[in-house]
Amino acid sequence: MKKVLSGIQTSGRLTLGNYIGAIKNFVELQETHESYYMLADLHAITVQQEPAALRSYIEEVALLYVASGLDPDRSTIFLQSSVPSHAEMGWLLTTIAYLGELERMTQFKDKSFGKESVGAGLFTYPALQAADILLYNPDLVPIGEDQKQHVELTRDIGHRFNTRYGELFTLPEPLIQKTGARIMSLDDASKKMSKSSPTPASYILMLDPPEVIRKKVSRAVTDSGREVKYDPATKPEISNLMTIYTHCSNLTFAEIEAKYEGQGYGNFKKDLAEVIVATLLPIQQRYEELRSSGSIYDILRKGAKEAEAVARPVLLEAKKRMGFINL
Ligand code: AQP
Repeated sequence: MKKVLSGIQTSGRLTLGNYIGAIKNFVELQETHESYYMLADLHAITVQQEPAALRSYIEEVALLYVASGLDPDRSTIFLQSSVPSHAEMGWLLTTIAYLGELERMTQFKDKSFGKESVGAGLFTYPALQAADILLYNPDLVPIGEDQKQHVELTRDIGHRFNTRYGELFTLPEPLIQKTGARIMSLDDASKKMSKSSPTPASYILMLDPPEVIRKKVSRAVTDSGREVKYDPATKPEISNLMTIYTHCSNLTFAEIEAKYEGQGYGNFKKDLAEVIVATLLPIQQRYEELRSSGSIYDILRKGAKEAEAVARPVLLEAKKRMGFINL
């Protein structure tokens, strides 16, 4: 069985972009792969987090993983901070990564742009991410488009380690879906829908109530003209909404175009809101049930144990190869 590992930063409340670009795939992959899904809470603090907010984001992401269909009996679901091998391996790989490589990361450039002071962790976190991945020797890392560069860096760091100290790490391939790998903002299709955006109108949260979803979709920016047509180059806003539609309904772009031919944007947007609501509502219901059952911490404890059992021997072997003495 091939192995997959991926994760989501607990840096905010999850958006429909996180669902379509990541979680939906995680759920499908667990059927056919040995699966490890992490909550990247150590990554979340690369930008300052208010402690109570961080705690609530961690809990929400964990509940949404399981409510969306991740099964703790099939997938190892764990908190990054609860598996100490990650931070330790992260340091080892920080010493192997080059400054120039980290400087080239576009996510660092985007997130640090215009900021007066930027935490050092924001700069070095791709080395920790390499550790997160390499510790499990996965074959595949399912990600959205924006994370591709980080997986490439992981491969470079893993290859450098293997060359210096002997083959240890599998070099994983990124797994990026053809559509939906980059869901854009509702108010500006040139920007990615992002959970840390300061503009709530730019995103749909997985836990937004139906009436909020309807309002946000009705206010989503559309291109000039009236035609519902998938053409990202000339109609980026409508194409983004159609991408969301196809992922929430299983209709193809051609079927959506045919359905709304000659009708303008109004009916399309109304139906789009309903397919999003129909996708998220069952998840929201399971989220509430799971939250009141209080079982999520047991799931995370079980996941931490399973993950550490895989990660620890790899860490110890890496240390031994580098010349450390494991007492
Ligand atoms: N808009 C998106 N469309 C498709 N995929 C997306 N992902 C995130 N946003 C979109 C994918 O979700 C996974 C988890 O992302 P992450 O939280 O670890 O980091 P991120 O890419 O930085 O996500 P955000 O929402 O933009 O978070 P913040 O605002 O905290 O930086 C990844 O596979 C990502 O590609």
